[in-house]
Amino acid sequence: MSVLLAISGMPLDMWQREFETLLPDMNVYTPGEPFDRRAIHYAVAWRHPPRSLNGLPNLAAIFSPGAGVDHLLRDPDLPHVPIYRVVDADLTGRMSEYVVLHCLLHLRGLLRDMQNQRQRHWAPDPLQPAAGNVRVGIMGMGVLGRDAAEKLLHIGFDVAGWSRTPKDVPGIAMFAGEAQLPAFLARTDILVSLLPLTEETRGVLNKSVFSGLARNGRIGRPVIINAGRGGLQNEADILEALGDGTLGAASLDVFETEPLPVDSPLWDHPSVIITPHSAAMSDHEAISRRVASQIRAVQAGETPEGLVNVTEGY
Ligand code: NDP
Ligand code: OXD
Repeated sequence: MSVLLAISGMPLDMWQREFETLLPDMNVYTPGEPFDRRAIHYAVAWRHPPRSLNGLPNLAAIFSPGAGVDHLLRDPDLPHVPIYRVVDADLTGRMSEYVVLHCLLHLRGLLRDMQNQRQRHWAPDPLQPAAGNVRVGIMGMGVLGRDAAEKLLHIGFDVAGWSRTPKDVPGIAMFAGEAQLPAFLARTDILVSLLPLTEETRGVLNKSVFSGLARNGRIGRPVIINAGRGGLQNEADILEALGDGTLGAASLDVFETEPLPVDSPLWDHPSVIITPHSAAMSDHEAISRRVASQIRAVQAGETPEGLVNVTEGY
């Protein structure tokens, strides 16, 4: 049995060494090497080189070393085999760190304090709200959204969640589907996006959604935080909404084009915080261990955690 690492944009030799150690009974190949294509049963793919997953007659499953699978599903020739994505405590914990960091930063008006600092201007906010006065709305209440929601709840934020299908989450006001989106937005001061990029969610962070956010929040104008995918956001709409006061600030980890082009006006905007798709950087050792255990489970005829619903796109 052999594994193909169809990975780009990450150090391939590091992943190959890791999988060779974790799966000593398997050969681990990369697309540039000579190998018998009939021997490949499993592929680990991240932004795979074009057609690298085709012509593998015994391929049984594809594993994404990331939580998102939009990079796989956009391949029109993707083989029809089960796809598994990573569900990992290390990655989940890192994403919650990012979300909590940015919610607290906007709660405390840190952007304003930093601008004041640069002007040597001492200006405490006498009306500074507490977490309990601020309503966070999380779009995407899956593995990542739910963990972040629980941590925000623990800090004291007033938290709501929005998902595709209805669900109950203790302590959190839950909304589902298009029909309940307006009510969810209307009670949201800080909008956090942890959605997958699918046909339904593409461009969801747009002018109409921004104008539906709460206008009576204790932090002033509403704020957005997007750590899902860049394809969820309309960057022209974000800039317009920041310009006309519909939005007060934005924390963006993901972008329509990555790396963010040097001429993007987002770089210089005083109310935008940019991070380079690093909200939850994968620890390659933890992720390799997770994927190797998924491969072992499939090999044993089991269905490991992380099976992707290809029809829904996540
Ligand atoms: P999950 O699949 O566990 O959760 C996805 C959530 O989104 C679910 O709650 C789902 O609803 C909801 N959802 C999907 N489609 C819709 C829709 N049309 N309308 C409303 N809600 C919808 O994913 P994860 O939490 O593990 O990851 C989320 C995303 O985070 C990934 O797909 C990836 O793009 C991104 N990510 C970004 C990283 C970064 O570094 N910036 C790192 C890791 C992930 P339901 O519960 O009803 O199914
Ligand atoms: C992921 C990511 O999907 O890092 O895991 O973006």
